This record gives sequence, structure tokens and C-alpha cells, in this order.
Amino acid sequence: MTVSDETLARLKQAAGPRGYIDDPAAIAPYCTPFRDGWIGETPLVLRPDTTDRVAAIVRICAATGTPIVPQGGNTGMTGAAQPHMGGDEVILSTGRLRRILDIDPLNDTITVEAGVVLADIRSAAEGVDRLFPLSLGAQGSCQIGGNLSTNAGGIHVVRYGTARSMVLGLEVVTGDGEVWDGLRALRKDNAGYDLKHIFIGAEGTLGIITAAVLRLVPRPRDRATALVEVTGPQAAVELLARLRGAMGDAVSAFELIHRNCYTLAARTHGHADPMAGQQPWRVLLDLTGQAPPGSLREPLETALADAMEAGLLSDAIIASSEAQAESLWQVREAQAEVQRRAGSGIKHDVSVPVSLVPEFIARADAALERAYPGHQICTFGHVGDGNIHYNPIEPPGWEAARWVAETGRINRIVHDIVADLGGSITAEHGVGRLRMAELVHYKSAVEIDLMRRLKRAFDPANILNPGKVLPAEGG
Ligand code: FAD
Ligand code: 2HG
Ligand code: ZN
Repeated sequence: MTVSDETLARLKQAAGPRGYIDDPAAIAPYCTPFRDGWIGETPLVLRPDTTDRVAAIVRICAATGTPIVPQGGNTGMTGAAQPHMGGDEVILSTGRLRRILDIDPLNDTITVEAGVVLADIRSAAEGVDRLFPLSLGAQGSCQIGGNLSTNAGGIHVVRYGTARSMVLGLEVVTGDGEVWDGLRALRKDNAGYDLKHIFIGAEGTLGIITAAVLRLVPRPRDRATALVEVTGPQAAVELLARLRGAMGDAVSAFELIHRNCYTLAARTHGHADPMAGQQPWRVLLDLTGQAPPGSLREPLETALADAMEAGLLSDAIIASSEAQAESLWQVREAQAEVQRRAGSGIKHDVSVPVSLVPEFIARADAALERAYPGHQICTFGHVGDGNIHYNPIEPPGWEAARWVAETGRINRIVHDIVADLGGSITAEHGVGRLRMAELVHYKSAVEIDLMRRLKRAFDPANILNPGKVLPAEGG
């Protein structure tokens, strides 16, 4: 069933004169995800510029049973921000909710509307000599509402936690169109249930986030970056423990990257491989701190020399300038785009306890090699958080379509190992549509039932991003 002309007219009026797009050509990018698949259809993209307009739109949708797909920067990886095919859902884009409402360096907080782009929040924080630590490859286009709704991770979780840990307060439009003003800038608040955490990571299925109070941290004065050739994933995990032991919280990024990721980056983006060695595994790490610039270099050199003596690594490049550090990070931050251009990697975003990452990689690689001899390993990720992006590419000579047709079987191989190690089938990208069936497969009936009860309580009309995270009831 498509949305009636009458409902469309009411929604346009509620969104205001410049608050909607109904031209199919202009709508198309909103229906197209970062990676292929999940292309959707909608007759209308709503772009309200105030919370009251968002609430008015939701009330109309609740009364008419019109599903709403909230959308921020549309960089998500699970098909959660696209409508289904059929044209019976509307998109609500937060792109015009883009004001920075307040910045308070003494309270270390910034208050922003949901559509503010992540990079702009980071710049505003820098402007008052603070850091907003959420950092990911899509930061130039993803929006804070999307970051919070996916509980995004990125490269600094090892030190600062996920997006969830950076939120003090939220404003949310509920499924029946009420505005919950929870924009509190408090570090301690035990007055009843902590509702904000219900909406964070809910992928737009429980409410529409319209604004947030975010925590800022001191802006580091010093940074030391190194690319290290480790002798394997076990050595990487041991190196992390050593660096933490020696330098504590200074370890602010710690990424494991297979050499094949560099080969792909050279092929798709012309990024020269900075390391000559032939070992398969590398770690890219950042130390940051408040001491004067240059202070971290010497302790890092000492720690790496000790680790080399202990047989954990065979080579290391310590960046000698900010420009070299940026160039080392460029190859890492480009991986999502590199792998998209490289072809048909089958995406897994898994987590296991950090100490079990080596076992996960060894078992998954061996199991896939048995099933698909010659498949190409393109593994990388946030090993400091136990979060691995495990994206195998087809063996040479295979048609992409033949490989993609194996997705279900490959998922089962990889995710069974994850489950056996007490891990999660999605560490930071979320469920969306991509992992809905896997979620139901691996979660207990009790957990799925509790999630369904939450959904019914917060979205009684079932209009907020239905058919994402949880399959339709009875479906
Ligand atoms: P969208 O894609 O627009 O939406 C994502 C979900 O949030 C959808 O379910 C949508 O309905 C919902 N939503 C959006 N806004 C709202 C709102 N205001 N209220 C309620 N629901 C809402 N992710 C990581 O975690 N770590 C990474 O390191 C990382 N790197 C990336 C690198 C690249 C190059 C790309 C393309 C993506 C990367 N991602 C990463 C994934 C993605 O950037 C994040 O998931 C990001 O948080 C999504 O933000 P967005 O504004 O684009 O959200
Ligand atoms: C990253 O860490 C993103 O770069 C993307 O989470 C991961 O493309 C991927 O698999
Ligand atoms: Zn990631």
C-alpha cells in the first residue's frame, strides 16, 4: 500500500515550505546506501528544521500508520537507513537540524541538534581546546543522530568508549509524537530509569533523536603514532597489554590490519605500502597525552624495542611528523572505501573478548580455508576493543555473484565461532536488515521477547523504522 495523497500533503505541510523533497531524482541518493544492496523506494523525504516539526510529522504518521525511516548522513552499513521497496514508507532526514546549541568548556559539554555532522562537532570542540573523541572514517558526512542511533565505535573506543559513553542527555521524539526533553548536562543522575540508553543503538526503531548533550575531554597535547609489523594476532594482543602496562590510558588507538589491506589500498587508491616486510599482520597505534609535544616518543621507542626483543614484532615505523602520522592513518581510514571498490568482501563486524581475538582469527581462517581454498583474507579492525572486521573476498577465478551466493554459509561458519567464544555478531555497525536473521538465530528467545516488548512500549503504532533490527512480528 502506498502513502495516500492526503497523508503526503499533510506531511509536507507539517515539514514546512523547504522541509521536503518529492522529486524522484533528488530522492534517489536518500534511497541508496553506502554499499550496494538495500536500495529502497519512497514518495517523500521530509527535512524538518525543528523538533516541533519532527513531532508533528510523527503524530501524522502514527495516526495514518505511515512508517518513518529516520536518516542522518546515510553512511550506515546495515541497510537500516533505507526504506523498503514499495513506496509505502517516508524518510525523515535530520540534515536541517544542524545547530550547535551550546558549548560549555567548564562543564566539558557540547549540546547539538541531531543533524550536526560529526567532523563539525570535533572542530567546535577543538575551538574551545577540547576533544570530542568519536572518530571514524565517515566523520565528514555522518551525523551525530546517526552515530548515537548506531552507538558507533571507531578508532578511539579503546580509550574513550563507544558513542554511548559520550552522551549525557538526549531530546527524543517518541513513536506517538511526544517530545521527551532529556537534555541534561549532568554527570550524575540516578533519578529513575536512564532512558537515554534505550534510544542509543536502537537504529531509529524506538524514537527519533533530535538533540544531544555530549561529553568533551581534554585535547591531547602530544601524539605518537607507529605502524608495527607484529608476528601475529597473539603478539598484537600482548603488545597492547604491554603498552597499557607501561603507558596506561595513553593508548588511544590500536588497530590490527592484515597486509592484504595494504595491497588492496595500493590497487584501488594508489596508496604506497609504507612497510617492506612480508609478515601478514600489522598494528597501527596512537599514543596521546597531556605532556608537551615529543614526550611520548621516547617511551614508545623503548616499549617497542622491548617488545621486539621479546619476539612480538619484527619492524616498526614511528611517525616523525604529524603529516607522516596522518599518511599512516589514511590507509587505515580508507579501508571501508578500499574494500567497497575492491569487490565482494562478505562483511562481518564481530567482537570477542580481546584475549580471544587470536583464537577467533585462527579458527575462522582455518574453517574458511577448508570450505573455500584460496579465499582472500581482508581482515582488519579495532583489536583493542576485540572488534574485528572480518571481510573475506572470493578465491581468484571466482565470479563475484558465486561468492555472494555463499554469504549465508560463510556467515554461519564465522558467526558460530564467534558465538562459541562468547562474542557478538555485530560490535559497532548494528543490525539493520543485514544481520536481522543472524540476531534472531543467535539471541535467546527470552532476549528477543524482551526486545519486542520494548519495541511495543516505545512504538505502539509500529511506525519507527519497522522491519529493521527485529523482523516483523509473525513475519
Ligand atoms: P545513517 O546511516 O543515516 O543511519 C544509521 C541508523 O541510525 C539508521 O537505523 C537510521 O534510521 C538511524 N538514525 C539516523 N539518525 C537518527 C536519529 N536522529 N534518530 C533516530 N535514528 C536515527 N561505524 C562505526 O561504528 N565505526 C567505524 O569505524 C565506522 N567507519 C565507517 C567508515 C566509512 C567510510 C563508512 C561509510 C561508515 C563507517 N561506519 C563506522 C558506519 C557509519 O558511519 C556509522 O554507523 C555512523 O554512526 C552512521 O551515521 P549516519 O549519520 O550516517 O547514520
Ligand atoms: C572501519 O572500522 C569501519 O573502518 C568499516 O567500521 C568496516 O568496512 C568495514 O568492514
Ligand atoms: Zn570499524
